[in-house]
Amino acid sequence: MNNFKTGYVSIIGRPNVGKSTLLNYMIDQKLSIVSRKPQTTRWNLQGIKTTEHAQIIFIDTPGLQKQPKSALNRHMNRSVSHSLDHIDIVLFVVEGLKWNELDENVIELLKDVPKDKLFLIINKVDKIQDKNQLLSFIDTISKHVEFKEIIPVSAIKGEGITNLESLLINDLPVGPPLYPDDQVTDRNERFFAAEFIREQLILRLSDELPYRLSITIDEFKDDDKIIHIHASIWVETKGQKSIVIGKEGKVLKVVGKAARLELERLYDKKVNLKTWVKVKSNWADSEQALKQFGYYD
Ligand SMILES: Nc1nc2c(ncn2[C@@H]2O[C@H](COP(=O)(O)OP(=O)(O)OP(=O)(O)O)[C@@H](O)[C@H]2O)c(=O)[nH]1
Ligand SMILES: [Mg+2]
Repeated sequence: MNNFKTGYVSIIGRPNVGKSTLLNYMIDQKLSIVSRKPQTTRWNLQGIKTTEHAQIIFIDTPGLQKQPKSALNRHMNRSVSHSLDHIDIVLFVVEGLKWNELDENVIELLKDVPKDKLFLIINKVDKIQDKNQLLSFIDTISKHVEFKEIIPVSAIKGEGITNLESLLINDLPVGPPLYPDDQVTDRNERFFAAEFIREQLILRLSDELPYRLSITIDEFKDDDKIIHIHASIWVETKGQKSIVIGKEGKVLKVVGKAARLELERLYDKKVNLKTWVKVKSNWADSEQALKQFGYYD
């Protein structure tokens, strides 16, 4: 136990590069919601991996946005900055061969992180046919910033992840574990109820609507055999409300069922989920409404 390593590893990058997919693969469990749409993650989420020799506390963060417009988007960017407080290692995640000004914006945020704490993770390499192209891609990025390690991975297929894990453990400070070895996250069961409902809505609703909704959990009662959950889905207009409910309640029914199945898998218990759709105009632009919905720094 003398050489046990423990530390915090923040996962940072522009939206949609695969940060949450990477977290889920690293801790071998679906904790963080994932989607094809950018700005899926809204909150920092810890995923804790404990091995015989180390405890790595990963922090999945929202994709960093440039000039965030709404109060919600500003809150998301603040979460990314906070994840850098007292950090041991930062994983800067980019998508292989797809560098743009949003990545440059992330570099701005990382400029005060010492080079020996910074790893470049080049994700989605399964999409790249000619791996030689990666060399010039790495060259371009290295012109902007220096890294301790540069690691190509595929978070979806698990390529390069064993290598990443051992490099991380190598660089973590010696110290006792901070969490019991069976704890996988800092978030409670209510948090996952809200997130898994939001994930099903993102999957089934098109365009801007997923960005205009938020979930609150009004009741969460575990009576040993079954967990009873009452959730509100907040939207900004009556029109959005009728889309979320769907014709004869069909959309809400499908969303509720799919979220319930995911939650039963997570809790390993039966779930009774009831959902209501409610309107609060411009909640995403109101700091006060955000606080009420549980978004605080
Ligand atoms: N082909 C491929 N797709 C991937 C890989 N990793 C993630 N994806 C896909 O990329 C999309 C975005 O993944 P997320 O994990 O939600 O990305 P994110 O960086 O957390 O996104 P935000 O939370 O919006 O910032 C999803 O459709 C994933 O399935 C990968 O290694 N290969
Ligand atoms: Mg994410």
